[in-house]
Amino acid sequence: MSCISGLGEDEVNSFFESSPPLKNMEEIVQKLNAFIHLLNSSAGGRRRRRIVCVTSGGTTVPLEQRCVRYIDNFSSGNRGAASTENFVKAGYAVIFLFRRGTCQPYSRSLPDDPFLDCFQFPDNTNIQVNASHVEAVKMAVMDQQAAVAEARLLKLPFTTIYEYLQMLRLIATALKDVGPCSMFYLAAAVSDFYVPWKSMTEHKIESGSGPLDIRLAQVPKMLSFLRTYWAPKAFCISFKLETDSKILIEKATKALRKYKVHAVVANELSTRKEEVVVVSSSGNVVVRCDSEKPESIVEDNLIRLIVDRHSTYIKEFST
Ligand code: 9Z3
Repeated sequence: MSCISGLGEDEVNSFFESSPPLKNMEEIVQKLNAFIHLLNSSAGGRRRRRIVCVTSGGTTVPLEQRCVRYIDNFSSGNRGAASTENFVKAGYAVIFLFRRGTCQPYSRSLPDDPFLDCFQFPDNTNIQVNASHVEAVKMAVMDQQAAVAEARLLKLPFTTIYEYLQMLRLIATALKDVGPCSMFYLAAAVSDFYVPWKSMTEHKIESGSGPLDIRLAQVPKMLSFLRTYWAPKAFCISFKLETDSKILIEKATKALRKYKVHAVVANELSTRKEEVVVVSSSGNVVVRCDSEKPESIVEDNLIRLIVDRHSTYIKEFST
C-alpha cells in the first residue's frame, strides 16, 4: 500500500494490528465470496447485478477484554433494516452488516416484546400463528426466505467497533472488483472513541475504589480509507447524526468534502423517522415520507433517490 499523507495511515494500521482478530474470519470470507460468486453467475449475460453493503446498528466499545461493561452508540437498526428491504425491492443484492440484536429486515412489523405471543400450540405436534399476526408473520417469513434463496440478502453480525471495522474492510476488499455497481450505505452508528485493546484491562474493572477514570483514544476515520484504498470505485453514502439541528447541515457538508463520499444523509435524532436531508455536490434534497400514505416510511423515498443517483453514477463511470 502506498503512503498518502493526511489519511492517518499509521493510526489505521495500528488500529487493525492491535485489534483482537475476528474469531470467525474464515467463515465470513467464505460466505462473502460465495455470495458474490452467486451474484455474478446469476447475472449471466444480463446487466451486472448491483450490490450494496448496508451497515446498521451501533458499535460497542468494550472497557474490559473479558467484557462486562461497554460504551454503546445509539441505533435501533430500523433505518438499516428498512433500507435493506427497499434495496432488495429495487433489485440489489444486500450485504447487511448489522449489530447483533438490532432490528432485522422483514421483521419490523412483528411485535417486539410479546413476540412469543404470536404463537400457540393447539396440540403437542403443531405450532400455530395467532390469527391477529398471521399476515405479518407470513409476509416476514416469505420475504426473508425469498431474499436469501435468490441470493439477495447476506446477513453478517457484529458487536464491537473492532469487529465492525474489520468486517467492513473484508467486505470492501471482496467487493473491489464489482467497481461502480457496488455501493456502501453506512447507516451504522460508529463509535468515535475507544479503548485500545492493549491498554485495556483483562478482567472486570473493580468497583468500590471511587470514581473511574478512562482515557479514550479517537477511532481513526476509516471513511477516507474506504474511498481511497478499499473500494475506490464504489458509490458511497455516509450518514451524519446530530441532536442540534442548527449544526446538522454544516456538519454534513463538511463530511461530504472531507471524506469525498457521493452523498451524506443528514438526520436529527428526534425527527429521523420523518425527515432526512441528502447533502451532495448537486445540492441538498429534503426527503420525507408521503403524508397521504399512512404506511409510507422515509426510507421508501430515500432509497428511490439513492438508487437513481447510483444509476447516474454507473452511467457516468462507463462513458
Ligand atoms: C444514522 O445517522 C442513522 O440514520 C441512525 C438511524 C443511527 C440515526 P435507527 O437505527 O437510527 O433507525 O434508530 N447513522 C449514522 C450515525 C453516525 O454515527 N454517524 C457518524 C457521525 O454522525 C458518522 S459514521 O459522525
